[in-house]
Amino acid sequence: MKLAGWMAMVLISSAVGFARADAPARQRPAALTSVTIQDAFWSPKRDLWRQTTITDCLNKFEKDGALTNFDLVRDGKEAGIHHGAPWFDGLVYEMITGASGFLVTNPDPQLEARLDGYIDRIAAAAARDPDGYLNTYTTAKEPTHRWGANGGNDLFQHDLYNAGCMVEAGVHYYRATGKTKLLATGVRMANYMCDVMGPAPKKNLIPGHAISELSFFELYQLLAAEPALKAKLGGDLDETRFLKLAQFWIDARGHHEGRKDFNAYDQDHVPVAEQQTIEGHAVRATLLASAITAIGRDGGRPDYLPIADRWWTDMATKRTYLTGGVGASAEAENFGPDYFLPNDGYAETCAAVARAFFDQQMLQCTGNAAAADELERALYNGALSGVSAAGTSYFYENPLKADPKRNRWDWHGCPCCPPMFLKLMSAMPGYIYSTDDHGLFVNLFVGSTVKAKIGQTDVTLTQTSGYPWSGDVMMKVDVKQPATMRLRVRIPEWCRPAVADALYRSDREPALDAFTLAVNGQAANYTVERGYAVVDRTWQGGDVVSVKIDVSPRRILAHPMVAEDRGKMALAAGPLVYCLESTDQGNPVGQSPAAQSFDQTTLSTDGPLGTEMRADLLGGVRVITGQAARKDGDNAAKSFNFTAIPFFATANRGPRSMAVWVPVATENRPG
Ligand code: FUB
Ligand code: ZN
Repeated sequence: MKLAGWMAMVLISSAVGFARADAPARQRPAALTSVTIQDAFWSPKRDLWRQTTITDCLNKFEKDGALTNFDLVRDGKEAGIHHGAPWFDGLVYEMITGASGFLVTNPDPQLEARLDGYIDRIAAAAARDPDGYLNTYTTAKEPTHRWGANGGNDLFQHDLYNAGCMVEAGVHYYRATGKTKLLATGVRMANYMCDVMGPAPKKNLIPGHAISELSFFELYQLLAAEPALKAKLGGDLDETRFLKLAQFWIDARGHHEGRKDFNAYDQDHVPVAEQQTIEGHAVRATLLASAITAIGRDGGRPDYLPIADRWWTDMATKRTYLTGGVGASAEAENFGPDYFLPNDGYAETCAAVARAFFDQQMLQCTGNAAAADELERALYNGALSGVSAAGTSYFYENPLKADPKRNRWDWHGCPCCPPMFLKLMSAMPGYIYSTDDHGLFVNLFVGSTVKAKIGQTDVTLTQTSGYPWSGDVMMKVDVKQPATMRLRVRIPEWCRPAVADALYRSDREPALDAFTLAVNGQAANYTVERGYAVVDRTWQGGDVVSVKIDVSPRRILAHPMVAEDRGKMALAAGPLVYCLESTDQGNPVGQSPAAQSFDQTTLSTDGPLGTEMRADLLGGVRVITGQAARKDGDNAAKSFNFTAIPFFATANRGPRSMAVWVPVATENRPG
C-alpha cells in the first residue's frame, strides 16, 4: 500500500471485446473436492507450500504480533497498542483461507488444530463487542473511526477489507472442515455491516480496499445453497442482505455523498459503469473486477458484464506484462496508461494473483479460452515467481529486469503477498476443469483426476502430462455406460493464429501441427470454438484422448506501442516466460556493468534455440539455449552461448541481475 505522490491517470482506450458478454458460453468450475492433482511440476511445489510455506508464514505472523492483536482486544488491553499494519487482521484471515484450500485437498490435523486455536482467539476477540465488530487496529488506535467513518479513512484503516477477509476465511474454513465458529463470527460481523452501511438512510461506506464485494457474495451463495447451515447459524438469517450490500459497494463507487472520495486509486472516481479502462491500485481493481464479474453472472446483475468485459479487455490487451503481472506503476501500486509496461515496473505478486482470480471469473462467464490463456500466463509466471524454490522467501515486486542487488525477502512489513499466493495456489485445482450442461472443459494441463456429473452421467477424466516441460498430454475418459458428451480442450494461445494487434506475439505463426488431438490413437475431427478444440462423441469407458502441444522455444515480440520493449525480444516455451540471469551466461566480458545489466547483450532473430532438461538446476528446470553477443564499452561484441531459465525460478541463487526483454542485434532487427 503506497499513497504518496499518487496521481490518477485516466486515459481513453478502444476496448476490444474478446467475447461479448451478451453471448456467453458459461462454465461451472469443478469443485475443489472433485479434483486430485498428481503432477510432476505442481505436486512437489504444492507439497512444499502446504508443509513449509504455510508454517513459515504463520510463524512469521505470530512473531509479528498479528495474533497477539486479537488477544489484546479479547482481554480489553488493546488501547493504543497494535502490532503491524492496520490490515494485519485481514492477512491472518487470508492465511486461513489459503490454508483451507490446501486442507480440502490434503487433510492435515496438525494444521487444522493450529488454525482452530487462532479461530478461538479471533472469535473471543469478536465476542467482546456487543455488535460483533472486530478490527483490532481501529479499536486500538482509532476507536472513534469505526469503518473509517467520522473523519477516519478506510483507505488506510482497512476495516471493510479486514471484515471481508474474515467472511471469506469463514466460508472457506467451513468448506474445508465443516466447522462454523469463524463463519458464525463473520456472519455476525456481516449482519452488523448490513445494519450500518448501504443505501440511505444507512451510511454510504465502501471498502477502501476491495475484497468484501466478492466475499459477501460467496457468503450469500453458500447460505443460499445450504439451508441447514443457515438454520444452524440463526433462524432469521437473511442471506440476500449480503448480496445487496455487495451490490451496493459496487454501485456506490463514484457516489461520494457523506463520505471521502477514494478516487481512481480505489476505483471510486466515477461510477463503475462509466469506467472505460481498468484503473488504480491493481490489487483493488482486479479484486473489484472479480466481484463485478461474479455478481454479473450469478448475482442478478447482468448489467455488470459489459463493465467486466471492458476492464478485462483493457487489462489483457494493453496493461499486462508478458509474465501476467499487472500494476506497472510503483507510485501507487497502480495500473498505468495503456501500453505503459516498464520492465523495472512494480507487478506486485498480489496483483498477479488477483488478476488470475479475475481471469478465472471471466473464463467461467464467457467460456473463452483467451481468459484461460491469461490465467495460465499469471499462474506459471508472475504469480509463481512470488515464492522462492525453498518456499520460505518471497517477492512483493516482480519486475522483468533486475539489478545485481535484487534479492528475495524473508519477511516484509506488508506481508500481503504470501497469503494471496497461497489463496491462488490452493484454489488452482478447481481451475483445471469446468463443466456445462453438455460436457467438460479442460482449461489447464495439469496431471490430475476430475470426477464430474454431466447431465445424468458420472464421468472421471484422468489427465497425465509432462507439461509445461513437454507438450504431451493424455486424458483417459471413464464412463460406466457409453455416453454422449462434449469435451472441450483449450488450444493454448501460441498454438492458435495470432490475434491482430496482440500485446505479445510469437515471431512465427504456429505450425499446422502445433496442436494435435487424437482419440484412441486416431486423429480426431474437432471444431474450434472460442479457442477450444471441441470433440462431440459417444464416449466408451477407457477412451483415451492424446493431445500434443508445441512447447518448443519461441521468440516473442511486444506490441510496438510498448515503448520499453521496442527493439527487444523475449523467450518463451509453452506457458513459461524465460529470463537471463547473469550467473548462467559465462563470463565473456568480465564483471563490468555491461556484463551485469544485459543492456549491451543482444539476441539474434534467427539461429537455433535449443532446450535441455537440467535436473541439477533450480530443482529441475528446462532451459533455453542459443547464441548471443555482448559488448563491453567500445570493444567489439563477443558472442557467447546463453542459457535462459524460467522467470518463475529467478532469484533463487542469491542476488543476480536478470532480464526478460533483451535487445535484438541491429543487423537482424525486424523491420
Ligand atoms: O493495502 C494493503 C496491502 O497492500 C494489500 O493487502 C495489498 O493489496 C497491498 O497492495
Ligand atoms: Zn501483496
